[in-house]
Order: sequence, then C-alpha cells, then structure tokens
Amino acid sequence: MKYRNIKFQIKGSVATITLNRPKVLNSFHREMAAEVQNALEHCRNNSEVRAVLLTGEGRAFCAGQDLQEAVPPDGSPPPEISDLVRQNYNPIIRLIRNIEKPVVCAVNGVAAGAGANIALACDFVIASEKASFIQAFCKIGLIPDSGGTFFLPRLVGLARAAAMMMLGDKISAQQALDMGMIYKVYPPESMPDEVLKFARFLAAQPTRALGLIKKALNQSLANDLESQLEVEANLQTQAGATEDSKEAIRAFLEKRQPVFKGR
Ligand code: T3D
Repeated sequence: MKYRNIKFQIKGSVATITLNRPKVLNSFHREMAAEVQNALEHCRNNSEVRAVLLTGEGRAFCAGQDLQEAVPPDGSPPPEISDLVRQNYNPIIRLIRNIEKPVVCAVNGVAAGAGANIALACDFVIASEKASFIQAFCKIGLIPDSGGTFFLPRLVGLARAAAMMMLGDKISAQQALDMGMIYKVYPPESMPDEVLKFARFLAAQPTRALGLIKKALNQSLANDLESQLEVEANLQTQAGATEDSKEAIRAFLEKRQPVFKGR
C-alpha cells in the first residue's frame, strides 16, 4: 500500500509510524485509518520488526475523528458512525493489543478523542511536557470509543475515568503521569530522542518474551486467578523454549551479557 497520510519507516528493528496530517492535528479519516491498519499489520507480520513506535507529525499527536469527514461541510451524506468505529478504530486497537511486540506511543502534543484512546491502548505511553489528553467525545455528544471505556478506568480508576469522560477536561502530561495513566514525560526538545532510544532498547530485549508478557496481561484483564495461573503456565512453557531464554541463562552462567535475537 502506498502511504499518503502516514510516514512508515523500519530502522534497526524499530518500526516508526508517524500520523501525518498536521494541518488537521493528525485527525483520522478513513484513508489514514486504513494506512495505520496496514502498517500495524506489517509490523505484526515482519519478524525483523521487534518494537513499534507510534507518533504524530507537527504540534499534535492526534485529534481523533476528522469531524469534516464525520459531518461533511458540503452536506453530502455522512458515513455511518457504526462503520467509523467498527472499520476504522476497532481494528487499530485490536492490532495494537495483539501484536506480540512492544508498542510505544510518543505523544508529542494534544491527544483528543480516539487519538487519546489509541495512545492509551499502547504498552508504553511517553509524552512531551507539552502534550495533553482530552476525552473530547462528550463535548460533541458522543461516548468514548477506541477502547477508552476499557483501558482508562483500569489505568486511573472509575472515579477519575468518569470525570475525564463526562467533563472532557484537558489533562496535562504531568497530571497523566501523576495518576499512572502514562509511563514517562520528557521536555519537548529531548522527547523524540529519548523515545527512540527507548524503542531501540526494547527492540534489543528478548522480544518474544515481551510479546508473551503482553499476551498474559491482555488475558489478566478478564481472568480470575485460577485461569490466569494456567495462562502463565502455558505462556511460560513457550517463553522457556525460546532461543533468547536459553541464551540469557547461558550468558548468566558464563558471566557475560546476553545477545538477544527475538527468537
Ligand atoms: O462519527 C464519529 O465522530 C465517530 C468517531 C468518534 C471518534 C472521535 O475521536 S470523536 C472526537 C473527535 N475529536 C474532537 O472532538 C476534537 C476536536 N478538536 C479540538 O477540540 C481541538 O482542535 C483540540 C483541543 C484538539 C486542539 O485545539 P487547538 O486550539 O490547539 O487547535 P485548533 O485550532 O482547534 O485546530 C487546529 C486545526 O485543526 C483547525 O483547522 P484550521 O482552523 O486551522 O483550518 C481545526 O479545525 C483542525 N482540527 C482539529 N481537530 C480536528 C480538526 N479538523 C477536523 N477534525 C478534527 N477532529
């Protein structure tokens, strides 16, 4: 697929997807959603990719749904809202959660609506001090989608999630960090380099195990203890059979640094 609304680059085992519609704060229309889905599928299927980095071009991360597409100014019939959610956003959230590799979101500016919730679905959310998070849906009479009602209460608790979702207030990066909603905050000048360094670090780790950890965490969100113990036993069996695990144990015994290959 030729990308016209995102930039996609694979370098040193890190795949970077950059939302690239800065004039409309990287808001999503159908074409960009299809491109993001295609790039994420590529990341899932390409064994050379061992970590994924998602970010935005310009001053915003993503302002959610492109409202010009949702309500065309020329009066032409709008797309079905259920199609937008089911065809654009849900596949992106499923891919982010089901790619068995770490996905890092670098929130370079405002993340609103579906943009905020796509960020929160990632394994690591690292924000610029200038970034903010807005559950903007209620301001336009909608409910949060893109997994927001699933992830946000689990990250910050029901009370804070309800307030963010029903008030639609802007939450600063620092507030988000303080309430455990995101992983780290950096000054805007150093954030891109810090995030890239971090993604490269992740890509050099035993990434099969990181993918299996993600699988276990996905399942833990719905399981009871008994079921989760069984999930751990199954996934540990797979992790223990990886080349990286064997290499790590050999390296420990030989008192040297392990070299991981993601196998
Ligand atoms: O049908 C459905 O909608 C279903 C799907 C729902 C999923 C959703 O994501 S719903 C939520 C949609 N998003 C929003 O409601 C956020 C709308 N945007 C804003 O509230 C503000 O733009 C921000 C708070 C994000 C940033 O404010 P500010 O003051 O920094 O920037 P701005 O001036 O408002 O925006 C800059 C430009 O981007 C501006 O265009 P212009 O005037 O320079 O030509 C603005 O119209 C455009 N823009 C920003 N957000 C969107 C957008 N254009 C289209 N869609 C947007 N979402």
